[in-house]
Amino acid sequence: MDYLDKNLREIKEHEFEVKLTQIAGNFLDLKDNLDHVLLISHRDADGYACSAILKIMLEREGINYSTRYYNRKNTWKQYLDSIIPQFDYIENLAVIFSDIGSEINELGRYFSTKNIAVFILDHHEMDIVEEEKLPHNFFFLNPTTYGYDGLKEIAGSALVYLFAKSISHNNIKTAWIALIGISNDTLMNVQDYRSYNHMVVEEAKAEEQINLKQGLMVYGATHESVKNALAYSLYPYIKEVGGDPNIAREILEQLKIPANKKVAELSSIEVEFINDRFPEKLLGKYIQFPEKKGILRYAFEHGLLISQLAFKSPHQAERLFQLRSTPIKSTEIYQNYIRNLTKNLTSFVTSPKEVTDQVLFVDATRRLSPNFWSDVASYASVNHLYDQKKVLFLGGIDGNFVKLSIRCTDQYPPLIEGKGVDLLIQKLKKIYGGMGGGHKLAGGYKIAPNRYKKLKNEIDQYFPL
Ligand SMILES: [Mn+2]
Repeated sequence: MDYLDKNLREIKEHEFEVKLTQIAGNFLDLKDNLDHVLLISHRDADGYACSAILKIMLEREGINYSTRYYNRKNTWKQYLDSIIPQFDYIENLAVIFSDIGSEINELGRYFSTKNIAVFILDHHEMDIVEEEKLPHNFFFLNPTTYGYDGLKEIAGSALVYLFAKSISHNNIKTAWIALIGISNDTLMNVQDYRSYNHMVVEEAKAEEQINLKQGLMVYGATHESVKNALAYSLYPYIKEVGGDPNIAREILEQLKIPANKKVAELSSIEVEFINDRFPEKLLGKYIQFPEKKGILRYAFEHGLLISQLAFKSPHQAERLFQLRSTPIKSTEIYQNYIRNLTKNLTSFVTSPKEVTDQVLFVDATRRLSPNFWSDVASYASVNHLYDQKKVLFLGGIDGNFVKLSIRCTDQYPPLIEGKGVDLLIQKLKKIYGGMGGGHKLAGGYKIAPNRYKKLKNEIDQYFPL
């Protein structure tokens, strides 16, 4: 809650807790009459963690459920029309949206003609809600409206974990699952977690669900040999190594550190030598699940694997929460991903950039693989690979549209006033149309190519935000 002064912060924190208790109460009032709960969650690691927590909560309550994952490609009406009729035979149905659904007014309109209880637990930035137009049986909770930073302080799965724990304290057992979502949404050193995200780490530790390890911070590649880890680490991305394990091996040889040693087995002196060798900060904490092996042993990597499987095999992605070791096929998909992503990040560093006073445009068409645009933008941002005083627009032609990933770093000056890329996207949509939205630090925007040309020429006039 960087954006609020101390007094206001305390009042708002209290209001949030009251609303949390209230919405959990609303669910408790309804639950004995429920025949089925439809879980609709975001198709990323945080979203999967949310539904995994809710599934355990519902199982404990003896309530049946189904899960769906939304990818924001369709409008809500199109999407829900393809799903809700499948549940028409159920008399007492509730829908829980998690890590998604902050289009409150739109969803309110959709459900106003249906007699279905709706719960929305989301941490994405929200439009102003027309409360009086919402159907009764429509409940929502969004920490950003209480001044919380929806990434750094409370991820979707942290919010859902709070909700589940308010339903029954037994759900404290799901803290480790929330950490999979938190680590992937925040992309920050575990030791820097704040507020509720931090609280979840403390609870998981106290419940002995996790080990919090101090060591080499190479998120994305913590399960690897140190040689590979230095090449394929996504956070921090190590510029000098540039995704090449051979370069890493040579450097490790000079440092007299066995290149094939596993990251978790490095001594603290070896970790220090490596950290001193590079400008990137490589000392940090990471979360380990003591009962799991391979990629699944590490919270961040576990989540990253889920998000990789989410599109191709959603059920396999869901199953990972229950597995102890990583299936070989999944390991291959994962290795492929981090190799390609670090390669693409290396290309980003050398890509030509069109720079205005306020913005940096990177045309990714044919330069970066479209599957990686959004991830390259995000990792370029968290790794501070571009001028932090500017907003990054990365993207290119995708079908009939220009698809853009818009980012700013956590050091972007206007953030002090709570102004980030979500606000910029809102402004741009009003002028140029198109579709999009997001968080303060990250958003997506789709726009017609001719309008994008115009936007590029006029962009500086929309600043200061
Ligand atoms: Mn999320």
